Amino acid sequence: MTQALTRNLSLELVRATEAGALMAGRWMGRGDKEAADGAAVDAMRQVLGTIEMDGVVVIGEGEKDEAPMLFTGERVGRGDEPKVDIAVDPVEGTRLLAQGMPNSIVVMAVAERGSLYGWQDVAYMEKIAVGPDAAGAIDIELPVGENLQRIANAKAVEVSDLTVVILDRPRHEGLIRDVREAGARMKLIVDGDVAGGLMAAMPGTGIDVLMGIGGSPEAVITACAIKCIGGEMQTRIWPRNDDERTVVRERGLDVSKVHQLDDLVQSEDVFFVATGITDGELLRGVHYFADGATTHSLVMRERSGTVRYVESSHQLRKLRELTDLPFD
Ligand code: VTB
Repeated sequence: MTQALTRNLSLELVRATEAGALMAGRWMGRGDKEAADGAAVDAMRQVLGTIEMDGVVVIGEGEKDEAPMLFTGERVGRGDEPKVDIAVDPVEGTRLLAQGMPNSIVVMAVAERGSLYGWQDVAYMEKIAVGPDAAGAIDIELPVGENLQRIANAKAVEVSDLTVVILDRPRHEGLIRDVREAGARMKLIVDGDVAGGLMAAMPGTGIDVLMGIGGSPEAVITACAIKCIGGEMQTRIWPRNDDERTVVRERGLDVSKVHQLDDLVQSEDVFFVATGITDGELLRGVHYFADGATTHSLVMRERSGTVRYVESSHQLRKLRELTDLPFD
């Protein structure tokens, strides 16, 4: 077997998301989004630099001038192979973390070079995502009520048994009304629709579907996870202002085009990892104890379809000795 088939990069990548969470977790509830984000970035970058791969950040902290590290276009990793795209959100839900709210996570996806959707033109996408038990049932072009009915049928439940996760935003007023009219339950979230998508796709979370408009980079990262889990996701670009509408016109982009999972991630070599920072439905956050901490992560690989939960206990004194990072 080739290396691509045998190696589970996620098991190495999880050390980076764990390190990010250990550092960012100290900022829980302290009201400083930038410091939390910077701490996660520093830690992740150091671990990523030790992993044998030739990575290019395609979804990262922004443009080089504003982001000193993990910026879009940055080369990450050591070695020539495998050549991969990296999509990373060192703190998905910075406000959640800064305010000590649930479900902030460190998240990263890696896939074959050139395979991740280039979202740069339009920052938002309309999304619908479900787990394996409702894969094949959704169609983003259908009305909300019909999608809910189809998901309910696929799961052999009533629409009133379903819970939809939606970002709490004024732009979702119509969507929220439609879901209420259809009779489904709803979980409105402050931020973090990657965690929302994960909850929709993973069993046992009490969430059945993610709906609504959120970030395009987050859509690509979520798509990587859903691909590993075996669920389904569809998106459409959602230009938010005249500038983006102009871009759409000039580039001949199609706002009605439905992006399937395979349009967002054109690869079967996909790896996804997430580590909880604050406690959430899906992942426990970082818990600290005397010179140590525990982390809780999700580790996935598309080829094998293996989804692992990894619980780790870290000894911060030893980590301080091993790395240049100020684990405290
Ligand atoms: C989301 C979500 C992020 O921004 O996709 C999103 O995952 C987009 O919506 O956590 P808004 O611009 O309206 O916030 C976040 O909520 C924050 O980056």
